[in-house]
Amino acid sequence: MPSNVTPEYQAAEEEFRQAKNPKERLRALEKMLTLIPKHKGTEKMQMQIKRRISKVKEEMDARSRKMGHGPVFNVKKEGAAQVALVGLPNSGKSSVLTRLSNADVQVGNYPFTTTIPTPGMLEYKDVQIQLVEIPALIQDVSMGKGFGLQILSAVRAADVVAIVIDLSRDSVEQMTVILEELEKGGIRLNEDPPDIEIIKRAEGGIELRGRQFLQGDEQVIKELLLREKVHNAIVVFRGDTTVDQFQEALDESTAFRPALILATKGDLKNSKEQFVQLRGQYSSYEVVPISAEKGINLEPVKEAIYRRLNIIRVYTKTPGEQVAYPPITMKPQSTVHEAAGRIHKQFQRKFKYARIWGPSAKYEGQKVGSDHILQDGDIVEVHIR
Ligand SMILES: Nc1nc2c(ncn2[C@@H]2O[C@H](COP(=O)(O)OP(=O)(O)OP(=O)(O)O)[C@@H](O)[C@H]2O)c(=O)[nH]1
Ligand SMILES: [Mg+2]
Repeated sequence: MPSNVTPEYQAAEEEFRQAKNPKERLRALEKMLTLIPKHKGTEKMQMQIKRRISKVKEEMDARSRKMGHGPVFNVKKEGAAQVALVGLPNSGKSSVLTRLSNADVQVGNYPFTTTIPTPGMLEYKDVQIQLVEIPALIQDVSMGKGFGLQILSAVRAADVVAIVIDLSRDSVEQMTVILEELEKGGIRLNEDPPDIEIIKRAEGGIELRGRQFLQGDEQVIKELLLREKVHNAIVVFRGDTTVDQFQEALDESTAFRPALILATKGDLKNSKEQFVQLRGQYSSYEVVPISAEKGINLEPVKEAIYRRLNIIRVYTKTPGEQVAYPPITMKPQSTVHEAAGRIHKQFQRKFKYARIWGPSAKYEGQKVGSDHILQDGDIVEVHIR
């Protein structure tokens, strides 16, 4: 590592390793952060320490919440999925939230109107989707500026990220700040996690497999593993991997989230140009135009959010009864077996057969086994022994 850390830092790191509870871990991490030399070469490490600090704090928060006290910053999940609305100050997040959901929130023509994560429910195609406006992101939130760490933790908690871009301002500039801060905060959008497996073992040292996929120095990989106290492990690379990506995979706090862009204020001057530019520059994102103020294009926005959730709806019914509402939501390619488990734990064990109506059925009421693959809109009736 290029860091040239001091003995004092190493001592703090040792203290962290020996820490027995979150409180001790937090103290050691804070010491590490103070003692780490502040230069370009240690930026990654600094960020990692900060992330760990926020993780420990979250842990402590969760504990104190369980015990019934302490403030709550993250929003409790409700519905089938949580979608974070993320954007710069004044970009129009609250207006979008108000248009799309049942939330009634304050809209202001000044920055930082919204100061805590604010939820609203959107019902679309029988699915309850929880939208959460995240307080505005600004440059350096990843360094803990403002409520930076809490803000990033609220983004991380969501299943999908909807970036709200103000088309009346420079859209690429907004995207640059947002993506940079999220990335530094350990949140990657529209990216697959690196295909690496780290199998820890009791002895035998470090062994690398699929070495040809590693773009970088084997020795650095070993040092990174030692830093995490991994002395014995098989590391399997299955696809091209850089050292940076490896470090990310090792640091389990990296979150990979699907995302889309809601390009708002489409009613204002120059919005068309900004929209075209956004679409050109960020081709891996679906960019959906909207005017929250004028209520234009709301349905396509809902549809785009729904699609990005990548779920299927499966309606369930008990023999002889009406179809139950709402449907359960599942990953695509889920089976009848999984659906049965969602209806009732024991239904998997007691499963006899199921009847299916809808897109995956050859004919209405088709009798199928538990390995039958479901499709969006199916109705399932499980018969048990
Ligand atoms: N013309 C136009 N103005 C909009 C639109 N959406 C929001 N605005 C205006 O933009 C300003 C900010 O809107 P908010 O929805 O409060 O923005 P925000 O992103 O929630 O702001 P913070 O919570 O402070 O970060 C307000 O003056 C809104 O009236 C839109 O679609 N068109
Ligand atoms: Mg707001």
